[in-house]
Amino acid sequence: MEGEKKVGVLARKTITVGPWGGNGGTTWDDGSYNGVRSITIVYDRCIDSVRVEYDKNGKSVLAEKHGGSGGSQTANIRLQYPEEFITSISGHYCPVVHGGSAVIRSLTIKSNRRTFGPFGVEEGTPFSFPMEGGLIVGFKGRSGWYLDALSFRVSRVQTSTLLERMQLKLQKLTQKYTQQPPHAMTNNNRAHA
Ligand code: GYP
Repeated sequence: MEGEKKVGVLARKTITVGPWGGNGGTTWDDGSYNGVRSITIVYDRCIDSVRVEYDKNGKSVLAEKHGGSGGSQTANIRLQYPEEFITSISGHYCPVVHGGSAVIRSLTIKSNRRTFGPFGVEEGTPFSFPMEGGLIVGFKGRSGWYLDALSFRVSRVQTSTLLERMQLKLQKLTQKYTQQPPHAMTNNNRAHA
């Protein structure tokens, strides 16, 4: 069940990567979608909160904000969906306060077109997840006052999938409107005979 997702007529398998970060806070899970449209990151000395806007069959779905209400800076990452997609997520994690559990301190998000960030403070343990042929379809993690940990679901795609899909759709449409089943032809012929 988990990891099986239907997108149109295709059954897509997803894998979860991560988590990176600490064990504090409570878990959250956005679920899985077709892709990511935008991410809002609020930060300061660490990542205070994240909120992701996904695409579900052409419609925008705004997930909940995860984390606290602090943070003095906001990054609005708006991707040119679907042409622009995330190709790598990296960052750092460690405690903000002495003796506290680790939280996400910084995040850098790269797309096939741009680099966003680093946001926050690049301190602690670095992590990096570059994906080739993978598409982020959902985030999950832990949060409290801050973003404690982050993981995400990735689905496998071919780089030309979008174009190929459009070509396939067009092909099917063309077939539908130009090809008549053999019995229809016979009936037609009969009618005109
Ligand atoms: C709160 C929660 C912790 C969590 C931190 C950071 C300040 O503490 O109680 O469990 O680790 O926020 O999100």
